[in-house]
Amino acid sequence: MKHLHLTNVVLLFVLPSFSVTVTQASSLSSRAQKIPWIDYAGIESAARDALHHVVDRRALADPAAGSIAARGSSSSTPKCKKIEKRKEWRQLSRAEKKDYMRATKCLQTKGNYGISKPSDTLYDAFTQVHTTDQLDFHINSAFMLWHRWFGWIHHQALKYECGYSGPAPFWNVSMDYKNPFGSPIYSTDPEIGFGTHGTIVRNEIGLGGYQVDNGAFANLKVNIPIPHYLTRNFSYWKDADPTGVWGTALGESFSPKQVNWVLTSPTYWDLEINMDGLNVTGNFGIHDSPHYMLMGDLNGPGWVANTPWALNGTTAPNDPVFWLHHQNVDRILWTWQQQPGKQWEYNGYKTSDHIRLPTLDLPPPVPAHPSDILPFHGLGPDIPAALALKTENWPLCYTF
Ligand SMILES: [Cu+2]
Repeated sequence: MKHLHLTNVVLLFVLPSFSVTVTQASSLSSRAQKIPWIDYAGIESAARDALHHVVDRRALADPAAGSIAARGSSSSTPKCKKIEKRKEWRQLSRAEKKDYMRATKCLQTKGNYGISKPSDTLYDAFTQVHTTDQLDFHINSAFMLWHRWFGWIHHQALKYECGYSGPAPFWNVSMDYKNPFGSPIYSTDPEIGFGTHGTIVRNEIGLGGYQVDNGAFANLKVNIPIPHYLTRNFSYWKDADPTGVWGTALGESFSPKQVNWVLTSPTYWDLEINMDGLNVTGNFGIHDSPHYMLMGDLNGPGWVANTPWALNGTTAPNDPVFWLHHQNVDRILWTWQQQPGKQWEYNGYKTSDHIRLPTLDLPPPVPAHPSDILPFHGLGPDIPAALALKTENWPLCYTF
């Protein structure tokens, strides 16, 4: 492939959505059905509690009055039965890892409650929802909380549809920043490895990619936007960066040093900007870099050349690594939130970042508010951002 410039890469998650999402959104709303393992009434009650709590700025200013328990939540809101501790992939036992792989594949055998077409599996429904109106939940304030909730629903699906009983794992990519493709994540172990980029070149992949033909997901077929083999490209990073300048930049984009720097972000909005690397030339951010360094499914089907899907990063949930990467982004948000006064902070902009991406001609900025609704297109209810702010509250009920 040709040398890729920084701006092209930054645009990968942005370019195509205007043209592809309109018809999907209208047809999705009428197909939304209830998922039996989601407590819709409880979530509605919890959403009211969270909004009531968050909008009380005086309570926010006073730590002693700032907990939901102190203010009293609605009696109709369920309580967490336990707070689950999430684990880094390397901390899972072999049996847990094996079961996680089994449950992930099992989602391909489960129905999708009418959430999406053309595929009717729950596995594909997650990808489909992620492709729908993607600018509602990328490069804006909703991004981190939307993906927090999305990852939580995915874990619920693994539990209630496929009997997975372990924690939702995260990939601390910073542990592997010097050699991400040497990470144990990309092991070829047929039981517990996510596999490498494989050996079979898929020529339909316009930007170069290889069928994943080893590991637990060997020869996995995914269906959004069209049926194809799960694809990665470990050489993309080097191909795009023959001089090595970018290679350094990409690794540094998710180094421990970078994580420490991101955690100093003064506001929630600064954290979003820094997580996506939108303010630093040559730094792609902790969130974006692990997408960009691969091409293939984790970076979207650049392979459907001359279609609305070209250069669309939104099919990333096709690659099971997506979930572990986003749980890690969530962990960094959680860590930031543990600082004094940050737990309930939510600010910035509902619209995508027009300031950092001036060439996109995006609509004028609309300030974000904790009552903003995060859309899930039938994959559970839409929720106010406030409900996703604290992971230890019901229904999220987890910590790190
Ligand atoms: Cu996303």
